[in-house]
Amino acid sequence: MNLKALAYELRKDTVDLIRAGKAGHIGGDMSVMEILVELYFDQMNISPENMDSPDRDLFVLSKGHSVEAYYSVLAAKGFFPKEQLHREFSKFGTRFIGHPNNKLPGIEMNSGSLGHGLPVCVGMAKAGKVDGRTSRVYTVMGDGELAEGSVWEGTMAAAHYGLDNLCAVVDKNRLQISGNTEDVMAHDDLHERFRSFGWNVIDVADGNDIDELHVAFEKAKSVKGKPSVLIANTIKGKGSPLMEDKAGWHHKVPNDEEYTQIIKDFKKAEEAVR
Ligand SMILES: Cc1ncc(C[n+]2csc(CCOP(=O)(O)OP(=O)(O)O)c2C)c(N)n1
Ligand SMILES: [Mg+2]
Repeated sequence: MNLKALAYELRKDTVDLIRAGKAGHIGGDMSVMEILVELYFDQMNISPENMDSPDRDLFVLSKGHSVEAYYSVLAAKGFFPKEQLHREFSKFGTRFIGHPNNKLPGIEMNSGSLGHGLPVCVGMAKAGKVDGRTSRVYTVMGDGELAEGSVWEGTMAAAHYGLDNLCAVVDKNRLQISGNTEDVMAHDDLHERFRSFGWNVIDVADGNDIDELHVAFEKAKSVKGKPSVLIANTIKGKGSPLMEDKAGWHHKVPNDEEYTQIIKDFKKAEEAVR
């Protein structure tokens, strides 16, 4: 399967979903897409067939507002029908609400209140160790999310327990809700910060490149005795220059004209990776 092309197909599905539901955190959906595709279609041992197995890999989308990308990936993986998703998303009384909830198949944890994914994953990874399992635990956080203090409590605990079955990813798109992440809450050197907490740090120069992500996740698996974090340099709004790198596209529903342009841009980008 061509995962690079799949990422663009799912970008289109995500934009269609946002238009159907008339709501969506479109910028972060676009930046995280390759990370989710590489995890669900290459790295993780998780599918509708084994989703109740205690040996499955576990995933938490800590930056839960990117739920539209997450739903699109889960639908493509067969956890629920795409038609139902598009019919019900963001409609009153359905389970397809605007942040992940664990009443839906394939979703392990409710998220959306930033800063909670990693601490819960520490518990999941520790439980896996206690039970002697070989499965792994993954979480994706936003760079703005790293301002939450609970992230650093989790980071500290993961190193303390030597959780090498845990891999975190930072979707470092350099923007958060209200502007540049560095302006809102400066990070100093993120690599150095995670390293000082006892983590193995892997830089992903282009976090929207499936090949680079593949190499990084494989590296993380081979490191023993400590947790790993991928610092993935991504582009918010990736796929269409109309949205790329623009804080105003954090949460937005494209109008007809914008939609036409975005789909054209996706097609071009997809052709380049076919
Ligand atoms: C605890 C908490 N505070 C505030 C918010 C509101 N909020 C939603 S998205 C967001 C910005 C997150 O930025 P980042 O983590 O960089 O995500 P991305 O750029 O990937 O969208 C904020 C502050 C929230 N969801 N949870
Ligand atoms: Mg961000």
